[in-house]
Amino acid sequence: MAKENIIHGSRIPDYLLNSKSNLSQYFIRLLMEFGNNTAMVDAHNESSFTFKNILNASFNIANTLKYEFGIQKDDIVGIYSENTILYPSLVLAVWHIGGVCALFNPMYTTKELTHVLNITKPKLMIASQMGLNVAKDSAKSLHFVKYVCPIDILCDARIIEEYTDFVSTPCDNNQTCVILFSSGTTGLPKGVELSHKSIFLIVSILNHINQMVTKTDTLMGLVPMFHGYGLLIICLCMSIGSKVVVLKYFDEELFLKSLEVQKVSVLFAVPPLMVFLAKHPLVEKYNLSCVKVIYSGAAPLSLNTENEVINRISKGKPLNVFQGYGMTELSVVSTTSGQGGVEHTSGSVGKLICGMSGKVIDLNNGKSLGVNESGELCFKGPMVMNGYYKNPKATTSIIDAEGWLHTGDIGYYDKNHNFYIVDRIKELIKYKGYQVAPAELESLLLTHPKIKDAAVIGLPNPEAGELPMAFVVKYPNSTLSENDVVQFVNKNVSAQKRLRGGVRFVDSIPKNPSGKILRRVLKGLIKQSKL
Ligand code: 4UW
Repeated sequence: MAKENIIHGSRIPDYLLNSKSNLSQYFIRLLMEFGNNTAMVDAHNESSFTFKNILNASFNIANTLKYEFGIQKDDIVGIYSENTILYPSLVLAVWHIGGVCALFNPMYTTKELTHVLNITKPKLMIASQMGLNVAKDSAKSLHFVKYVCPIDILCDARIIEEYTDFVSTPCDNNQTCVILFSSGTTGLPKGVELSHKSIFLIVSILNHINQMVTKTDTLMGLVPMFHGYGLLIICLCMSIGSKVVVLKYFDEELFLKSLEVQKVSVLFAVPPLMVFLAKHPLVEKYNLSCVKVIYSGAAPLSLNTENEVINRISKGKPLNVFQGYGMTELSVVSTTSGQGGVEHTSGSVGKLICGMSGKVIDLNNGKSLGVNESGELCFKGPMVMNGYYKNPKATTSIIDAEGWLHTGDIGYYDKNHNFYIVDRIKELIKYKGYQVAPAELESLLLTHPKIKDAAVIGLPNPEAGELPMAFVVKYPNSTLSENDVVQFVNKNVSAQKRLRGGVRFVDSIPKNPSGKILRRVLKGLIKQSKL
């Protein structure tokens, strides 16, 4: 039998692979070590937390969760909040108890939040002031949510100064520590279970291979913390001992001013932010030459944009742009460029990280392909999720019997084993790096009394990556305008899912014999109409 074309990242160092520590034990040790150094700065009011403050707050919150709300080992706690310097303490508090955090997008509407609450059934939901009404509204009809607790009640100013003793609950590091949401390759958002071990390994490996980021660096954490990418940034900061500047939401002036004033040296970005840095006139007003490394991930980054950003902001100083590629289901990162220093191939998403294996398979027969041959990317290794929470059917549809996770992305690797992403075959739409699941918008559209059938695709867009766009079949003789459809959707979904790509009325939705929407045909229609 012919040998399969499988490539492997470097071996994970034994001391990491054999570690039995869970995330509570791991971070307690590090936060004590980094002590009084600044860990987090709030860009809005410049208030800050030291590593010790984070640890004190996490112990105090853990005590409250355990003794006032009765949270125990394995219980799920929902967190529904925008970025805040308290986020790491909230997550750590749950981990100290041996619990599981379910991280919810703070932009979720009541309907969307209800969906993820029904999947995870948390006893307690911690909500920011901004999200409190939606949180209470969603919890009202769900008997299993016993408490909705505002963050401000859990975290007043005193909790960061001193802590009452807290003994962290022993828990096995293969246990799930966080549930994130992703629609994967098809269907509605599902709960992605990641273990203590996967997060521990990914954070330690990134720390180990990223010699570009050190304790003296200041990181910018604009990426949302409910997403795996944002969660990794805060875990990375706590593992390296570097400072991170936190923004609650994207404000152009505040973002640029914070980069300059806080002397941010490492920026974690998504491609739309790179387009902003490359093109927006405001950028000229600021001296951003403090930025020495930019990591971009979550969507394709064009070579042009990468070069424009370097030319515009580096002011002759060294500035490296590196790309990472991954998926929530793979503990976010599978490949990254810039490993071990500045080695970088423009346009590539880099090499496999330690411990992961990768292959590219032929779309028609599943055979693994060789150098420079495009097909579906598949990955295997300790960073693969534990599974979709309480959804074995969805889990086996993405992870095969041999443990390979099929990404739904098309790509290839070159002779040096640098990976390149060329297309996406899965349903997923990425608007500014945020996931938008077409199935979710389609099922919403079908609840409209005047809509007979519908399909949603991503319309390519230079600034946002893709814009959700709907194809709609009306019932005969019904009057329905594009604006009616857009308003109907916008009213029911969070901001990133709005139909910014518009609506096109059609006579029928193209489907295969088993009823699957032929999205390629719809995308082809858009291309044709542009010619
Ligand atoms: N190029 C093209 C890319 C890329 C990409 C992801 O929401 P999720 O599940 O996960 C993410 C992960 C973001 C991320 C990964 C690695 C990394 O180093 C980093 O920081 C620098 C961030 O967004 O969406 C997963 C899907 O997003 C697309 C791809 O379709 C993937 O399946 N994607 N990264 N560099 N496309």
